[in-house]
Amino acid sequence: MPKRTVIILLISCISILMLSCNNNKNQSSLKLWYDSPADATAMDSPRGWDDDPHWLNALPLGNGSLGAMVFGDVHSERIQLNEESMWSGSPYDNDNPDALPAREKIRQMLFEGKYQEATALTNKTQICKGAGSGHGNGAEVPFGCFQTLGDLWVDFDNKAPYEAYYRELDISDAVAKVEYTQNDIHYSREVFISKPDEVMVARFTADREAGISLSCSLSRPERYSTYTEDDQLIMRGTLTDGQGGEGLQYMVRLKAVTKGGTVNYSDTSLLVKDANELLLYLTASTDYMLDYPLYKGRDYIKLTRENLEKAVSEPYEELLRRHMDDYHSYFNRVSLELSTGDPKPIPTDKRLELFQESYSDPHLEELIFQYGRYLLISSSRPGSLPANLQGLWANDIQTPWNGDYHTDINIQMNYWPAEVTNLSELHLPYFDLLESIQEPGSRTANIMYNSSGWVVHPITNVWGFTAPGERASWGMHTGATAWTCQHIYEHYLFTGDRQFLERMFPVLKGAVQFYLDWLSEHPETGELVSGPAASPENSFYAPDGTKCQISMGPAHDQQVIWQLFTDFINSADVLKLNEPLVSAVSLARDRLAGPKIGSDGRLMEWVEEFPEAEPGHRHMSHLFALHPGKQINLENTPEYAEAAARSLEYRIQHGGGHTGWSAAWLINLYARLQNGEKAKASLNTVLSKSTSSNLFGQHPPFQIDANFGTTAGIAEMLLQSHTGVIHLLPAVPGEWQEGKVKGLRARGGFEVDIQWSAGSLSTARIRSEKGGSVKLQYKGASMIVNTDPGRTLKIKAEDFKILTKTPY
Ligand code: FUC
Repeated sequence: MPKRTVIILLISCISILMLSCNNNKNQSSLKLWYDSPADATAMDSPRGWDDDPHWLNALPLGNGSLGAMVFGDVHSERIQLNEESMWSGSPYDNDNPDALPAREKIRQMLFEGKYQEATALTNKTQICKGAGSGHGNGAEVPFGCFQTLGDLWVDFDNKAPYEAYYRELDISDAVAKVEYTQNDIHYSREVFISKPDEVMVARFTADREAGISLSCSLSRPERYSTYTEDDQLIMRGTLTDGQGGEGLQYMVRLKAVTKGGTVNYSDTSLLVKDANELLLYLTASTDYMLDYPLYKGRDYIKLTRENLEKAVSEPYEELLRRHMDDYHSYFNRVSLELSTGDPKPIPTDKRLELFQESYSDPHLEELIFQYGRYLLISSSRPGSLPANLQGLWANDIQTPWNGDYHTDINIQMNYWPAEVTNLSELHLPYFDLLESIQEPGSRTANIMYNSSGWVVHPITNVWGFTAPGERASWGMHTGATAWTCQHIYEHYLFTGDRQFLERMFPVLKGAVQFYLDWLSEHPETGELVSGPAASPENSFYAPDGTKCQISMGPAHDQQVIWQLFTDFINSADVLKLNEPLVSAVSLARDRLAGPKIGSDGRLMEWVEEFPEAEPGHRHMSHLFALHPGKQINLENTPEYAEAAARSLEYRIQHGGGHTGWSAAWLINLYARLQNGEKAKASLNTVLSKSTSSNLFGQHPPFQIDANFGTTAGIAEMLLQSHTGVIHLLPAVPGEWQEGKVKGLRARGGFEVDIQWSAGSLSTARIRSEKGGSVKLQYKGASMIVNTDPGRTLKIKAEDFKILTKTPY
């Protein structure tokens, strides 16, 4: 056994002994728990991109709109706060009129093989007007930035040493807890954020009368003031609009209610003296509204007041019960066991370290799977803004990449787990955002492309930014519109919700209209190609040896457009629309340049076999067709699947999968290739290289897509339904010999439970919402079963023996 492992094991044994009084609490793979606090007093620089390591030890709570990171410090608790709409910036015209006149010239250059000149001219003309995203540092420009709401500080009078420290985040209840003993007094805290009551509640108890004396204050790195009104401590301020004026306004309200003792408010703090128990209630809001073109108008003052008053009037137990009922209604839909027995009582941070040595801890894998679901429930609720690059949690004024919505993988990955892990309603904010960019996106299509329909490029935000980014190398992602639309038909396939499809059909249609105008005919092949366009975010060496990014017909664009056209045709068919565009779209789809295999057997990323500047690039954009797209799969296009597998191997050999989300994508890609061992190896990479001690995904810096992509990837290893077939256990690695999963969703309105043992299927239960026949597949065999609406069908492994073998 390596020396490091021995040391970690020893430390773990000591923690186990010390925690013997707590050892019932942590016997669950649904808890993150620790034997020391996150150091709350070490504050990070508010403008740096480097994550504060202490913040990455704190534990996240959220209800989709209000978020918190609980540090659990004994002497001075810090609860760092977030509100989903704390965005600086404002709506701004970024559409560049210089783009249109230059475009045909660029296309001609590219068709003539003049990549360097074309890339240079694209960089000059096909970019946004103005400061764009501020190169990811947009806090002070109109693009703006998602920012911290500030901090709630709880400074305890008692600074004595403490013992028997324990803190946890129980993701089965969405409650954070802290316990310790100080001067023989046992203290505990419990914090949760309720959706039904739109309030954060923190309860502090001591097992001795008058044991709680402390002061609370609210602060923010900038733009805040505090005062007291009606026995509430209030923090408020105005963000910058990035144009020299005032942007959004915000308010935080804090109230203390005690049993015993006293509470006194000043304009900077509230003082609690000699209380037996303390309840803190906190509400927050801004005046933001997702409503083009104003984006303002919510009565945040009234809203925060009403929410606070209502919460204070309810018994604590009632608030907690309502919170748990609401949370359980999502979380309890799915359970996963990858091994029998309880997890060893080792704190989460130490378990993560042990995993780096052993690559084996099925309970940690269960936890990371469910944590992704927890984080989605906590950061994306019907009516909220979608989960951004950091979900809902950011501790700075300048959040990395502005904490925005990147549409060249990141926001899509955030929502990969939504349908398959039975959280379909939480997908809805994504669609609200898509709808919200229709008007600005149509403007961009008109001004920059003289095109109908709408367009978005690799980034968008709460202000309707739809122009390309400020460098064409990453900013000219013309496939983003199609990729974002992929979620529409997927949501329909899982839910069968025709009304939803009707609502979103204009969005699909607008995207299709854009691409019909956009595609041009390749002069030699006559095929339709997209361009000038980048393949996110990779560079190639042109034949003259220069490093370029722009070409005609990069594989990624061709694949996402194929997917969009297919989804559009299918949607029109489902909705029985006599849609005149359908025949034009079918013709155009047939003429699209399709996937190509290079001389080395790899799927080509560009029309020519250019060497990549970074062969291990984190983006695997040209493998979209394998996952999440459907154009390539083992069943129908095995030769392309093989080529995709080779491309994947090549990327990995050259260092690919080195960022959190990229490694998480690998899990999904290998699952689609039905390669359980490699999918598991990619999961090992995520857990050992890209996960911080609070299990947040690491690019680095913290990016939440890795969490969501990992959850989706694990689901994809257990169940797939991409091609009209429900495939049971398509990519289970040898290490997962025993297991049970309940409540996963398959396309067609099915809910699936699977149990396996000694590496093989034991039973499956298929509950059908809509009935109808469906093909089931397990290993190389398949069978067609008939289902009745609302009934559950039990399948045993033996049932597959009578089957026809599938041809592949
Ligand atoms: C894309 C990626 C980066 C990062 C950023 C937020 O541009 O290429 O790695 O994840 O989004």
